[in-house]
Amino acid sequence: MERDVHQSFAEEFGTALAPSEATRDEFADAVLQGLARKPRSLPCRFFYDARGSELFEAITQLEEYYLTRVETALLADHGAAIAAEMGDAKVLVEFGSGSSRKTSLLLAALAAVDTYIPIDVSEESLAGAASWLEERHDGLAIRPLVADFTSIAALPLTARRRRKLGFFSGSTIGNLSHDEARSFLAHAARLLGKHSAFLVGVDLKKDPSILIPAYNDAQGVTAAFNLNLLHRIKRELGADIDVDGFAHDAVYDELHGRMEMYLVSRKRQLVRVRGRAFRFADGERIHTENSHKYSVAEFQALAESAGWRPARVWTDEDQLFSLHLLRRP
Ligand code: AVJ
Repeated sequence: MERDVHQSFAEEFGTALAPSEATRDEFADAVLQGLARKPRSLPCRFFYDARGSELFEAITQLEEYYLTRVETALLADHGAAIAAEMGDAKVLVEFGSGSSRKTSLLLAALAAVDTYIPIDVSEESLAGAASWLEERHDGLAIRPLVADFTSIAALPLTARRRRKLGFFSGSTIGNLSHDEARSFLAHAARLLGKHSAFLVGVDLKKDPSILIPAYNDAQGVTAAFNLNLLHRIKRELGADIDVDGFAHDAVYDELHGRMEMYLVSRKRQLVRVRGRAFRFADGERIHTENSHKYSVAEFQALAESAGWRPARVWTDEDQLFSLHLLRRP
């Protein structure tokens, strides 16, 4: 309900509005539910407050975190081929846009695009992205939406009846389960409409000896990113948590084909949030993120089951990352 109000505000005025109180309560509910559950878990979308977004940007600069570097190179190398496939798109819609740094490469290749709609839960990221892109792309209309990209109900009026290209980068789709990913792809197909296309960046399955350091780097930036979730709970919900009493862990689950991140209690301890107490055993974990990995064939089958036709796929020579162009028949 709240979200609809914010969305229509953005439609009317083309600006992002901070959904402060609604967001705070949603966060509190999710934290209380997640900590009460066994096994305990917290939704990864809450990583991205201002500090979390900053730490994620630092992760993208790490040697071990190949995903951003390889995807950026794919966009730079194949921009012309992407444009040849999708050169007449007028509106670029980006789901979970973050800082939009990679988007500039796409916009440079797509001459016909005059409107950019970034969708992100972080208002700070959207504001930063908008001013960064405005400086680089003259005359581009930017219409940011503060929203969880999985639940966005409608696009702004300016996008209606114009050919759209969706962009979902960084393998963020990997944070969804296979069922959630299929639902999201089907939802995006409806949102983007007939004759649209969807460019999706997907991390490939590979040896865990490459994956694990990408999620547990030597400098501890990913650890700080994971632990920031506890700092955020303290900051925003006034919780009583000894953050140093938790450690970061990242493991590869072969069966599900995914990286998993955990916060592990280093001792027996009590965590207090909004009048509720949660008793942790030594070594007890909070599951904070899944990052599913796909082979090219697995992702194409998933996309087809959601109503998309796989049109092209680009990968790097080391087969680390894939960029899929899907078409709506
Ligand atoms: C941006 C969500 C795709 O899952 O690889 C980075 C987030 N987590 N390091 C990912 C993340 C740990 C990242 N995504």
